[in-house]
Amino acid sequence: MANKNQTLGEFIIENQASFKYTSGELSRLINSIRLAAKVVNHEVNKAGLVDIIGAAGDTNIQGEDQQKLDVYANEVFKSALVNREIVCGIASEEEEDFITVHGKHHAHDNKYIVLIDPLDGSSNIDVNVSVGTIFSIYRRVTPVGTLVTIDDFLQKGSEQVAAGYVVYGTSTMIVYTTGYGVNGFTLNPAIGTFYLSHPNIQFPQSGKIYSINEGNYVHFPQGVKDYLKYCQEEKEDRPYTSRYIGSLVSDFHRNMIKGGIYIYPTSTIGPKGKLRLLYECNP
Ligand code: P6P
Repeated sequence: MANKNQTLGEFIIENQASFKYTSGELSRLINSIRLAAKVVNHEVNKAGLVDIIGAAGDTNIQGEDQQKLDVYANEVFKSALVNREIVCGIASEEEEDFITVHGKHHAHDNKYIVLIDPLDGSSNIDVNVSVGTIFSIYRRVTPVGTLVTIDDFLQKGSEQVAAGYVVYGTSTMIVYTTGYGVNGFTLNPAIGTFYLSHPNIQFPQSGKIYSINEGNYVHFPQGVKDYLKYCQEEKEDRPYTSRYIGSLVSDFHRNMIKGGIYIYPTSTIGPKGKLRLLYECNP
């Protein structure tokens, strides 16, 4: 029986041995993400009170307007990862290219790389809708001690050693997996500690929520259009419920807890004239 009074730090230590690459590095990596999440949470929660919301004037590699909090969150996560000399490389949605971590003490000897979207859904910041951080951790494939290359970042999803997100919502949570189940930790802001609030999260066996931007319907492949009509017909346990807040982390988190699917179909022309990749999370 999971101990809901267990802190994230205690959970990491308790489960470190079960991780197949038992090493303090991954634990220290998750701890650095925990620290950065608390720092970003502090700013996100007071965004409306200080001059930190609104566009930063640049665009990121996806061509999206960079919001000031995007830039801030990127710097916070980068420094938390670099300063602790845990990773040998970082790829961030807010950076043009991947970052080779040099560090003071042979960071190239580190085994892990991190891919991150420091603040996804940031267009929602100005309208007080929840946003999130998304991270993925791999072991490098190039020789330890050398500089990372693009090959370290272009690995299959099945090669991830850990992945997760931070959702800055009605409460702030870190949800992650190292391949042995998914666990959610909720921040107690009064003491700055994350507690195991959602042990062993699993999608319900069935779900009735579908999340998609139906404004792009005309661009959807026919199969997606057919699926939407299936969700909307009055038959059996349908119609299902449409929920979409335009913030992937929150839409995904809700659907994982309640049961549902998040779909971002491939389309010929996405809203920003870009070929959008398929994000499909199956219940
Ligand atoms: P659209 C936010 O920019 C994001 O990356 C996801 O968080 C969100 O689900 C999606 O894009 C929203 O995209 O095209 O529906 O505005």
